[in-house]
Amino acid sequence: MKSFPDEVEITVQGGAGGAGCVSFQRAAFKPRGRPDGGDGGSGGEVVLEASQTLRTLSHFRRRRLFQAPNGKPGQSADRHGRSGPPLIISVPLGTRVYDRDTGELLGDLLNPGERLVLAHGGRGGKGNAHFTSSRMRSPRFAQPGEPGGERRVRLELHILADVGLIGQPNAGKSTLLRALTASKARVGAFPFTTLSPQLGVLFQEDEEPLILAEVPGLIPGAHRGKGLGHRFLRHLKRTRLLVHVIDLSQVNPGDPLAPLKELEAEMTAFDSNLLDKPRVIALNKIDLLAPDFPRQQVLKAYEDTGRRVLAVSAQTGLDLDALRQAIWEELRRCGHDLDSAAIPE
Ligand SMILES: Nc1nc2c(ncn2[C@@H]2O[C@H](COP(=O)(O)OP(=O)(O)OP(=O)(O)O)[C@@H](O)[C@H]2O)c(=O)[nH]1
Ligand SMILES: [Mg+2]
Repeated sequence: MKSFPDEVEITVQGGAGGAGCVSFQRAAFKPRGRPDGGDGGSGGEVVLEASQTLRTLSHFRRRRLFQAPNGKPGQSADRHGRSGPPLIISVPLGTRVYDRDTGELLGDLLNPGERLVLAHGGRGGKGNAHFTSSRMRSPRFAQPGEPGGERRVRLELHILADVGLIGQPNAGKSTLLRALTASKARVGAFPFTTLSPQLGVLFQEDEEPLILAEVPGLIPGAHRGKGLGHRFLRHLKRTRLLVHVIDLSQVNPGDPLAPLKELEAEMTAFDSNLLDKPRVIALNKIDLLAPDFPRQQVLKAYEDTGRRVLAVSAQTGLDLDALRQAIWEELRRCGHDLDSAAIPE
């Protein structure tokens, strides 16, 4: 299966320590002076660092092995080898790190500049200067450097979006994302155009900008791995609000709430806490409705669920301003502090 840039496995190796040095002081008329071999430097460690400028893990596509520099060997005259500098690997905010072999969660990098040491550098070996004793005046050996730590880790990106757009394939999520933000998400007249989460920023005067994420289309069984959606449902965990995008032109007036129920069933099966999030319903493609479509009746059925409902056209832009407004109002109504970072799960 094609690998998506929101989950990668990498191997990291700390640098090896430098070897200790075997050396003896040289002085005139003294064939062998005291031992003066310096210690090797320690190897560099491998560190992950959360960076605000990265949005995906796609930079790991080409490189999977990361080795920190080794420590330099010790030298004569008690000079110690230089330590290997750390190898710092940048990852986007919201990257979770798991040990690939044990499955253990090693860390969750949420704040800019936050760091996590993945592999320690090896200790440098001691030089022969360390090994003199009353019995041994001239040790002709030194310690080798220790190898650095090695670890295989899985990085998972949990996008820190404020608002998740969620809906059936082809409902118009990408079109909506493009209409509301400067996103260039691909729009296609077929299901599963969007294969990985897409982001955009929603701006409004006098309001905090919000990050919107389109999550690939959900179909029944998504939580069990059908389609693509389940891989991405986890991105929704940290959103503060969900917008359900429903293709109104495909709604059967005899069972108008079916698409919503389908989405809710998938969300519950994945994580029932998702249903507690504030939600807004966007009934899309209103421009496609046949004149005899019982629009009021269908709208009422949705309104009776107690949620904010807006009938819009992502394509023509009809009532998108009202949808924008509703998103902020709903966030405020639910008491979210719009200045704070994404709320933890
Ligand atoms: N007439 C009309 N067509 C729309 C509207 N919104 C989206 N479409 C069309 O519906 C099709 C699907 O749109 P997308 O935005 O790709 O849908 P999506 O929900 O992102 O689909 P996936 O990413 O495949 O899950 C495209 O052909 C769009 O042009 C709308 O409001 N009116
Ligand atoms: Mg799409």
